[in-house]
Amino acid sequence: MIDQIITFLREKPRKIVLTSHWNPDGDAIGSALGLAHYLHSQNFAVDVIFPNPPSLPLQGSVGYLSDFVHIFSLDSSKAKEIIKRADVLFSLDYNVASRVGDQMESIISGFSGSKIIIDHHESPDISFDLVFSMTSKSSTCEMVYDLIEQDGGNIDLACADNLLTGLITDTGSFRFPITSGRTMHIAGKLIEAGAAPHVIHDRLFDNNPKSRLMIWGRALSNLIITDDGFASIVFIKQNDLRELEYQPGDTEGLVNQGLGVAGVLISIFIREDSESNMKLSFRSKGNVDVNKYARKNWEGGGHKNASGGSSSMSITETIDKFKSTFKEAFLND
Ligand SMILES: [Mn+2]
Repeated sequence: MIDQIITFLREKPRKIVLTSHWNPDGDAIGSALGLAHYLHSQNFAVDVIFPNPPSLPLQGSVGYLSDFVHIFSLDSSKAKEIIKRADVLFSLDYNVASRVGDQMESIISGFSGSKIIIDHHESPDISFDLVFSMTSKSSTCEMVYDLIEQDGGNIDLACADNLLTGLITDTGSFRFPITSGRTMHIAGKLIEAGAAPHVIHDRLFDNNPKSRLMIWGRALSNLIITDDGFASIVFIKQNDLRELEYQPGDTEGLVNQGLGVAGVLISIFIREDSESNMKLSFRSKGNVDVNKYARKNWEGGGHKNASGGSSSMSITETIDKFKSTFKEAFLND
């Protein structure tokens, strides 16, 4: 599939637009900006469109403030115009058009040019023209590296920094089971190309607004461990988010804390965005499958050890439902 994408791109110069998912994370930003920097170095005309802004630390990614990066939620007419003029649209780090959010979904679905997916989530939309999808990959950034390597081009610092950002964020700094020898090999190559892990780490993890720490403190003080000791529950209420001046990205990664308790194999984080809208995140260890679990119970999904979902019940009802269902994630078939 990589060969087909490269052949397709090399056939003739085209206007390319790179897109990624709603609430873009490190892998979404890194894969889009990394690929954009590479394609620019190969003289392609490339724009990047994100549905909405990422967290503040990710806004410090190399090239994020460039002219070729556009945010749909901030200027939708400009973004629509760019997509309309493009010949090729890439969907990076997402599997179906609905992942870009309500505003942008129809624009992606209705795109009349060629559509290419590069992604590592399950169940990609196979109606796209070219689908490079591998759930065994740590990150979309790893897959973008595969593509660039196959193309044979040079990786500059801007590209390397972005790709390493996605590798670091999607593997939890290389500690999730999805981290492979190939992941580490690529990380090494990106470091040789000039990317510095400590610089990325400082930018992402030691560069938080005060609100983030305050919110983590409040949420963690709500920690519940189930009686059997296998599950942890952390939540934060809308009132607290307001009082502590929540900013987008403040709760990212919070769900991982629950897994830090000895014996816990599955964790849930519940963010009360409104009275009837709970954003849910799940993490698990080993064979505990929160992808299947979230798909079945919480209108969500993601990966085996990291997934998300939503609930329209109250926090209390959501917690009760989690307590009575989480063991389904332990069943493997
Ligand atoms: Mn990803």
